[in-house]
Amino acid sequence: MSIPIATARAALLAATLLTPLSMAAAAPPSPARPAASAAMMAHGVPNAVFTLRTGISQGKMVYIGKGGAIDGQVHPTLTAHKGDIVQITLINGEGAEHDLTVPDMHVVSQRVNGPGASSTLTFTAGNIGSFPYFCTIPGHRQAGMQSLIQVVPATPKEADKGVSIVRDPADMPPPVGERGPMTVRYDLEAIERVGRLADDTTYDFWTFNGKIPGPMLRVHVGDSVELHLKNAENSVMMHSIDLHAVSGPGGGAVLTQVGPGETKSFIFKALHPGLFVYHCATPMVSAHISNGMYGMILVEPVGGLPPVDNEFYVMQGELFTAEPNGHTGLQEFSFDKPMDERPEYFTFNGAVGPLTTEHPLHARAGDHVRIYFGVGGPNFTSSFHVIGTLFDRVYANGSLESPSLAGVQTISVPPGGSAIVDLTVPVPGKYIIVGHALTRMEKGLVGALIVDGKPRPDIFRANDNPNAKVHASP
Ligand SMILES: [Cu+2]
Repeated sequence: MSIPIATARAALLAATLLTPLSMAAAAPPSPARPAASAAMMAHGVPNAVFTLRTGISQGKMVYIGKGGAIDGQVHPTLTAHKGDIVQITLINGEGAEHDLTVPDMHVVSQRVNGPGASSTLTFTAGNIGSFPYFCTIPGHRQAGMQSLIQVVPATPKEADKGVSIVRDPADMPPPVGERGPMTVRYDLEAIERVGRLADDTTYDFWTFNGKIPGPMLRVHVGDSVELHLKNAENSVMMHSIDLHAVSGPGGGAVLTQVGPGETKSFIFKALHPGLFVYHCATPMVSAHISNGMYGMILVEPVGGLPPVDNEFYVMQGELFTAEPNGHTGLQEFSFDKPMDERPEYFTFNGAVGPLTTEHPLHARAGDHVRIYFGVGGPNFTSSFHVIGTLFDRVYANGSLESPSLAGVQTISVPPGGSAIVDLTVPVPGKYIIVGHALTRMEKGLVGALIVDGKPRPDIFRANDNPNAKVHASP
């Protein structure tokens, strides 16, 4: 017997968005942004969130605003922008049975019966206008339990461009240097924030420390790492961390499932040198990775790596938006496209082309340049390549326990994998960074290495006299 598609979809939604009960128990819902429900997430992450408490005021049954701009207001008018995903949580304050409906939005909450009972409803504010909300229990609307939802035009485009979530590839901690093993503490924070995906296109990213990728952690082999993971107060989801440098169950994920406002910590010993990916490992893991929750940890070998002039940090990711690539405005996560492995965007450091515009890589001709490259994914192998040069040295798979490769044009890096590439560019100019599966360039996967310096006609020049007799030919 086949499972109906709708049932399968509902199961996926639940697996994606509802945390296991044991995790949920440890995570008190934030009053401002209550825990996610499958119904709510069917629309995406809400961006206009309200809580109403029922009560008695001057002998009448009322809705009272709780938190935010409506705090304490009786029968508050709820204001949202066109296109917002509106979430209203109704909490029973005095014990009588109530509910809340917005007939124009075709939504009605479950009834809340008894003090403290609550229900949440979610809808998209599709049209501009004023729409009544009220209680459907006979007599309650007439007794006063009603007010309005006001949907106003969307904010001007400028305001919608979003903050940058791109980590500057030059944002690398310094080398560890010569020292023995020690205990190193890192504090990471899971932060959900709307940021710029492309010009006029934004997305509700999930990040470590607000940028993509998360910060590069840099330790020495044999170090003990004390890792603290906080989940921001205003998060909607649970988050966690799995570091591939960890030897232990879940790479740390079993010890770090954190609800909004929570912090958890664990300690691991970095047994192997290498460049390792870390990522969130809260179900549905691929969604947390796709939304931006990945980074890397460099475990330096005894004696460190050979010194270079410039170090950079670049990671490849994929985004699955419901609307096609190039659509403007706030984009929502698609539930179908990840299962079909059909990303709309491929990114370096989280967004479309930021390493060509906002943060190109800079070096001087002849510099020794090192790129720490990794793939968050979740799914696609990268064919990492810098057009116009090749890699002098590659530490394939991020391994620092294996011999390195020399003279490599393109290096294959799997999801959850990495490579360290060293290059020297003698000729100045602009060198385009790509995955050599080049259609992905059209989906955002492109960067640039800008090299300054004196021309080197001995290595590269235009031929001003193409008809001249060549001195020697094969
Ligand atoms: Cu997460």
